[in-house]
Amino acid sequence: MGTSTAEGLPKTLRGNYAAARPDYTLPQEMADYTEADHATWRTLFARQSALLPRHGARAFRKGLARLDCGGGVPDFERASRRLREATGWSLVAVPGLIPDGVFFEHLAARRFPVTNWIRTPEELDYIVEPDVFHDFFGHVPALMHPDFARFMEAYGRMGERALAIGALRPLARLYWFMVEFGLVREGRSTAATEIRAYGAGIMSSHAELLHATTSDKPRRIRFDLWRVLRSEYFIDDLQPTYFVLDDYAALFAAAERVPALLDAARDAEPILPSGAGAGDVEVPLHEH
Ligand code: HBI
Ligand code: FE
Repeated sequence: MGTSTAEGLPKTLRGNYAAARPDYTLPQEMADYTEADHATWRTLFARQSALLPRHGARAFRKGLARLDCGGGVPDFERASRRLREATGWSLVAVPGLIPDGVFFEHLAARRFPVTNWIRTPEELDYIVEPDVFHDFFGHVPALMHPDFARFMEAYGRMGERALAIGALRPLARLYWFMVEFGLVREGRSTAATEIRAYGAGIMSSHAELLHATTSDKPRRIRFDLWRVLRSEYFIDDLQPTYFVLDDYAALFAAAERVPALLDAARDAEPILPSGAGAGDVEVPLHEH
């Protein structure tokens, strides 16, 4: 989840931060998960997987298949072996949200922090803090795609610089819209394209996946870096605006342009979540 923690961590966090090392990592004790935890994972996995053939991006579906993680809360070490083969990334277990600076350091070193606890059965439909289902099911499949993985590493490197100049907000927006709530246009044939989802906040939420890919309420705007860096967002509601990539390489190309735009984006007038930006290009759900 990309809720900005620029002002430090939220007060009431669920994870066991006392057990974490200075870099906020801790051992993932597989023996600590109960049968109920594994059942919760399987329930969430089955519910989201049912929507993937129709609404999931190809890169996400291929990455998820290679992770082979439907049987229960996945073992991060086992998943890291497959991830390393695919893109050189690995997973580290953390108690939950970690400070921005530490988060960026892990990403710059191609380590993705994954929360080690899972939600209770009562929280199947909504959870405030990211749990292992959001972090692993939502984020890790796309990290198996080389272009997206390269973007995430570049994002980590930019984070350290953004913190230094007080420009975390624009960078958090980029993460929010393109890592948590990103959509991508995929060709069904040369003539027809359709919109599919890959963003972790979408992929790990049943309601958001349907909203993002089938509802005619939200606006779907063609990805534009300068627009995203100035766009505000709601952290606790279905998104009114999504941005659509033509491909993941466009995201990596955009990352290279971010440093030059950070100061201006930090000082620019933000665009409200339901607002319109000059030059917005709407992307229809189905293009023939
Ligand atoms: N910590 N574990 C964890 N996972 C995140 O996604 C995360 C974080 N800390 C900060 C953060 N995300 C956002 O503020 C990023 O935009 C930096
Ligand atoms: Fe997330």
